[in-house]
Amino acid sequence: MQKIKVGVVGTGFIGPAHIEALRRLPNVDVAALCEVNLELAQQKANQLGIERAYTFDDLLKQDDIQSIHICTPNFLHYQQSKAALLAGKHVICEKPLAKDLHEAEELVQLAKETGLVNAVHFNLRYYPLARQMKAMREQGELGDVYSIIGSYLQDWLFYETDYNWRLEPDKSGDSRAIADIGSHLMDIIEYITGLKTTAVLADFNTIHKTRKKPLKPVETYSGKMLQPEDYADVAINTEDHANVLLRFDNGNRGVITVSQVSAGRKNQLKLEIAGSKKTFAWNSEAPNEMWIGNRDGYNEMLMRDPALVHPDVRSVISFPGGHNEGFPDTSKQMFKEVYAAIEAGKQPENPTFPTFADGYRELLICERILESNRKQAWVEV
Ligand code: SOE
Repeated sequence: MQKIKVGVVGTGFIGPAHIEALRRLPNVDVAALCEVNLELAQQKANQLGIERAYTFDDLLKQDDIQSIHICTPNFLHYQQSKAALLAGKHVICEKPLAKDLHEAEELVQLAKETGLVNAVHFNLRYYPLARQMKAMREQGELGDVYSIIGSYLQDWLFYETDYNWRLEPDKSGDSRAIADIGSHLMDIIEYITGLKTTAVLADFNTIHKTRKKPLKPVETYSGKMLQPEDYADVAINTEDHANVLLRFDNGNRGVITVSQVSAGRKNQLKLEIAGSKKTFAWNSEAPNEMWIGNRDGYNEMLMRDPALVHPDVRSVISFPGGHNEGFPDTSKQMFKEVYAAIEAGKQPENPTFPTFADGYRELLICERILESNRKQAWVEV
């Protein structure tokens, strides 16, 4: 079988996660990577066991590389995705697709014109029970959606000394928690419920209005305690925490809370979707079970099991019940669908995976949330 050769751009946190997921697919060969300079690219290629290392421009010149994964900080997504499409490469871009709507709109149009496969890594859709909730809703088992309560909580930015490029608007954009993890939450809510968000009322809070930025890359301090002189005070104006009221196109309501300073919540997306027949509740830190609430009968707990889920959910499950699947598996399952499209050579008419158009949709909602927070008023989406 001729494997599809892939190039990965950026090897911070999520780039290696893409590489690991891609290596689990039979029709893919992660043949190359690139980094900010050739020396670092070679170092990372050696660490990750990848044969070829390039600068970004040289990677795009490789005719045998058919697809590119953009895993760099947000501010690079637009220019790199555009260049890759223009070089004739299929593109899988990390969320958010771009830093603003105009960039995202241009990418959607360019991808459409080229016919190339285009995807955005909203991988949390691929927890099997997320697709199960979607299937049950489509089968009418949830009923009309009465209300939605969602949260996405983390604690990796809990201390004022926790620092990352996501704290810098020139690299991450004007929103942080909402754009970084709220985007997953808004995407999965619309994906599962089939509803469209029509209006938002947002209230942001920056807990640490100043943070301590290490003056050198943290790894140079490995094993050495940081001293006060090793930090610089940096003013922070992006949100650590946000509450957003939501209105949907069925006339009913929801609310989300996102935080990156919630001690003990490592990477927890929670949903409570109340319908006219049942309620669904699900927690990404215990992703292999979902709670089903009933008014007139026992409440139920569904365990992820290919024998128990709807038939069209089985394609995103690889292991029997009780053999738990988690975060790394979501990217494998998503890329399985994306690379079936790449094997066919073009974007499907009705993709099952999240596309640049979904990336645009998320940016639209996030920009309206930002506007609402600025105005402290309801804003239509
Ligand atoms: C950091 O908040 C982060 O790595 C996000 O950028 C990812 O999208 C999320 O899946 C996990 O947390």
